[in-house]
Amino acid sequence: MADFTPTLYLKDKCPFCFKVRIALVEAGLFDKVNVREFVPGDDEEAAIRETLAPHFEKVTFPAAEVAPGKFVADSDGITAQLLATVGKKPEDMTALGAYLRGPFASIMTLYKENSELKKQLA
Ligand SMILES: N[C@@H](CCC(=O)N[C@@H](CS)C(=O)NCC(=O)O)C(=O)O
Repeated sequence: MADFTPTLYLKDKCPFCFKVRIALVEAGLFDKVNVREFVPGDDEEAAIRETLAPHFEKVTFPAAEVAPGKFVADSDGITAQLLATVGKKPEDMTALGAYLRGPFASIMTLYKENSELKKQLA
């Protein structure tokens, strides 16, 4: 990250965004990137979506400019690429691993179960 500071775009309460956040905090990188975050409905949301729209078919969060002009919109890809800039790997991050096995896995399971139940009710 010599001359370039990556920018990370985060949506409040997004479990995928929290994945990237925890990985960067654990790697000591969170304070070394520009972070732009929004709470759905706030003024920053429109500005962030406008910045990202030209770079993606569909804007999702998290998103990051990991190198000049190189935008990535997948939480695992963002994590791996930013950690790699300091020679670290996601699989070596213990707090990240605990989040992925615990709360993140539970959120994904509950989301799927909830979707199924809603389909059955429809
Ligand atoms: N596989 C993607 C999933 C990201 C995702 O679905 N993010 C949600 C927020 S939790 C999103 O961007 N939804 C559309 C939106 O907010 O406009 C990843 O790992 O980054």
